[in-house]
Amino acid sequence: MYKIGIDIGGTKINIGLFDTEQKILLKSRKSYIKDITNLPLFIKKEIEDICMETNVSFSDILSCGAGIPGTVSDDGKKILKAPNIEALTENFADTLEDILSIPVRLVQDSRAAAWGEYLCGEGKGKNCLVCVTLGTGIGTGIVLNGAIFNGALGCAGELGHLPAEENGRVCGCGKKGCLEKYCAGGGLDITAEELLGKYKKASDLFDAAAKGNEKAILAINSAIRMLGNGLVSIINLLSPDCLLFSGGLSMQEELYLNPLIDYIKSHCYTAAGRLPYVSRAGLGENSPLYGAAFIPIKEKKKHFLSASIMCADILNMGKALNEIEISGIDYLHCDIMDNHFVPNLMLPPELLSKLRKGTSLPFDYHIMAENPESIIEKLNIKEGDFISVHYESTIHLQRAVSMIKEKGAKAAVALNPATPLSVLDEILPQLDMVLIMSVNPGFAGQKIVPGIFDKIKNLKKILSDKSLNNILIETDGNCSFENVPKMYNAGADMFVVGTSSVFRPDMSIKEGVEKLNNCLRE
Ligand code: S6P
Ligand code: MG
Repeated sequence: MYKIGIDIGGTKINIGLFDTEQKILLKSRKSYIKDITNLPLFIKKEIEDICMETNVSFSDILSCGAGIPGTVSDDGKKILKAPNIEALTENFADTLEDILSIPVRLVQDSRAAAWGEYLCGEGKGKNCLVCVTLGTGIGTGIVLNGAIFNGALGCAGELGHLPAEENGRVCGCGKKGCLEKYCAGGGLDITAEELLGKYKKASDLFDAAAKGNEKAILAINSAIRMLGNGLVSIINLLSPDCLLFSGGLSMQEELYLNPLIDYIKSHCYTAAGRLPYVSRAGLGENSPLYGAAFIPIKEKKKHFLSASIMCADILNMGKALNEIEISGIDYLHCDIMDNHFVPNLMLPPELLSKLRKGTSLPFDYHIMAENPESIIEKLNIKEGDFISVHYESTIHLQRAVSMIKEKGAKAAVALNPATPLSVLDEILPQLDMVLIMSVNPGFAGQKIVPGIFDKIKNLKKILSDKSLNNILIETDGNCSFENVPKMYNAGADMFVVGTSSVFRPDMSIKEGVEKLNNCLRE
């Protein structure tokens, strides 16, 4: 499984694909925001390209976090203030989530950088981390006790907007004389113009200082003092054990970063000689990308679709198998009925085995037969297959479950609608899945029986109370566009899809799957 991190800067955007081990697999080339007409669509296209290059399926991406230059609500869903980029409207997260169809969370870029450093960079293992990004402005991210600190009003860490000069330079925040207007790249550009002439930049100021220009040296030192005082305030207030610097200006080591660090260390309050670890950030320009990718996101539970092969067009089985596979179905649900346990007869193991040639999908065998043990023996098993055996069909349920495992398949127990969940008590820890019948077994095209959503909910609770959260819940019978979202919300993970949703005369299998996935998204 994978995660996407995005860093939307004042001028450029960066996108990275990560695995869940926090390893970056690929980063897109930087693109200029001003060249992009539709930002959400652009992001989608870039992610698709990254997936193609890395051979990763889009559907294996769990979530997307985006660092933005602006203030974001604590839940990462609303943009409260992002004056510099037009595309970053209040509901940008929702728009992006709709287009990508994966959960999206936004975070202020400097907080993303701090979080990235805390998880994967120089701040690993620290308790209280402050990460200062010295770019055009000053961004500050604070991580306190394992979480990003936003402050009660959401504006924690606005170091760049400390008042530094009465009635000073006009700042983008609407106030005058803010610290970043003197100490960050943009502020030093203004200083350079004032001291060295029109069109001069911060880099010219540093060049001049390096050559011994007194005015330039004094101006830079004054900026260091101003910023140093701001940072000493933060250290004295929070007593962090880690202070990191990132951003372009932090590359000016000799003339800026090192004297700044010296100033802070010699002016902050210390007890027993203890000083925070102070350093340049470890992930370079990628820290916001890491932080955004691994920002805690409430991930949507993954669902699986298991296509009931008895509902497919038997006269065109090869075509049906192909369509099932390319539609994004996860399993082939193979019903086996003996006309004793259920009043119907169908799909012998030998025939099902032949279907293997027409598909690479794993099988989800559902045995509805007396003496299920004798059928388990006959099944053709490939890695990843499930076999469900009915609780009601054997007095030796544990033996049947063991046989399934010995064959190399994942074991499930199926329950008829009237069978209570309590019968699972002993066997539950040995299972990979529980199949809840939402119709009485035997036929396709039936109506859902009452009480099924509560039964699923109760099973989910039992699993969570027993810390057996890895066990999947499958539902079989009348998994319609209307019922599947309710089953999903009740806690079901896997749905047997038959005539109620994907095998219908009015739409193709692919259209049925798309409709079902859309219903689940809403
Ligand atoms: C029926 C069998 C099921 C059906 C499926 C049909 O006893 O176990 O797997 O194939 O339920 O689905 P639908 O949508 O026609 O109810
Ligand atoms: Mg079935």
